[in-house]
Amino acid sequence: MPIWNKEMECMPREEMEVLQLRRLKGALKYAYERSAVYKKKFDDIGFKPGDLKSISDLSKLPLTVKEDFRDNYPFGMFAVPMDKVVRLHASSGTTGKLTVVGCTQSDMGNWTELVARMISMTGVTSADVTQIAFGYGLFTGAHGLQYGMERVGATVIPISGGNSEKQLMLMKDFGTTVLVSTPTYALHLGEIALEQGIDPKKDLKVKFGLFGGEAFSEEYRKEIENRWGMLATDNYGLSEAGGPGFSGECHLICGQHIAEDQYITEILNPETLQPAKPGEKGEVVITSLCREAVPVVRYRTKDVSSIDYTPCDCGRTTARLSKITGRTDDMMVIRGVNVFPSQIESVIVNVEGLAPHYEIIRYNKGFLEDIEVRVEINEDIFIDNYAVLEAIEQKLKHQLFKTLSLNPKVRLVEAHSIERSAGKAKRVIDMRTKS
Ligand code: DLL
Repeated sequence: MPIWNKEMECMPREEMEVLQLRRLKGALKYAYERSAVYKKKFDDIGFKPGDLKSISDLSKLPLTVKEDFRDNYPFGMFAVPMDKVVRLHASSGTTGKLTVVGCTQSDMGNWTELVARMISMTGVTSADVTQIAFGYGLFTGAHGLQYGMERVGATVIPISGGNSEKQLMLMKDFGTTVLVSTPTYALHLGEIALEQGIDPKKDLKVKFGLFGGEAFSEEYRKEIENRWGMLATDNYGLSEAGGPGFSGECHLICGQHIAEDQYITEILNPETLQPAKPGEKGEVVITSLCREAVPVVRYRTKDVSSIDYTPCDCGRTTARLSKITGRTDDMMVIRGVNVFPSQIESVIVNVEGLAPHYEIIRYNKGFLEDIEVRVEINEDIFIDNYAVLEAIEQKLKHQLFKTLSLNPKVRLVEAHSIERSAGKAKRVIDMRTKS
């Protein structure tokens, strides 16, 4: 399988570290001289960019957090005058203001290059026809994937998210071979196809799915692959670190190759904020090496993953991130037990009779917090077949207890009763009252 940029993607580790150190020195000097936010952060601890002698010295610097973006809304994190900015993007968090980022011409070029690499890792070539079903707009997903696809030479159908019937019509009529969307939407679209008498495996030509924008479990991936008969890759990124292109899986599906020539990745223990060992899980922290408009130094993503520095069998030498299992701020603490939505998803997808559509309701009784797991049953099961429902419920409860050591409330609901999303799914509904 061709590698888009062999020089950068297959560089021996020692050479990569030399390149990273050189670029890091430049990036810190750049941030210090051009950004009032970073100048203050460095001055506060008496750090001058020239003090950095090795990559590990980076750990002496303070972390950057989403609040830095919010406090400096809209352009306070920018390191260039606005006449150098050619694009603005933003992501909306659950609370507060938008996180605004921007790109210079050079950032746009680097972004396109990184997405082209990511797409080629999956196996997409100029012969492919790609349907981009991410929502266009301030979200980086659709635009980034479009630039990369066009750079690779694939044909782009910029249909945007939603309108599932039209999506399926174009898939058939235009011979779509690649679907780009959130994993949630891919599963939903597969379901609509079956309802319309279209078997995606037989009646459509989609052979690759490039998914990202939200966490999904291995079991969820298998479900998508089985329904579509495709290879589904997981691709990670965030607006603050340039959107998609930061990391992506190759066709061997063994971790996401990081664009290490443009970003340094640390994994920190979320409690101690000290480096986790290779292979150990922690929070992903990112430093950009080439970004001009909005450089980031030690950006705390809150996403949970681990890192593997061994070369991959695909030939690439870039370090790989394990599948993101969630965000530290998604973690619920129920009776002292840490629970991530992804753990619940893995259980649901393995219980026969359940559909992979669920939501988790957080509620409290006084000071005590609890959750209720609502899951759809498969449509071939009748909602009034109590014996079957009872058996499924027991199985689900048993498996949840085995995985979480907790007995959350469980409610089976009718097929199609949980709202579908054309973008990122909202899995957790917070009904807690403040006490
Ligand atoms: O979601 C960028 C992106 C678009 C990546 C398309 C890949 C494909 P934001 O809207 O800023 O940017 O959201 C970033 O989404 O911190 C993660 O919590 C989550 N996220 C993104 N991709 C993944 C993934 C884009 N593959 C936030 N797995 C991140 C798990 C993901 N979580």
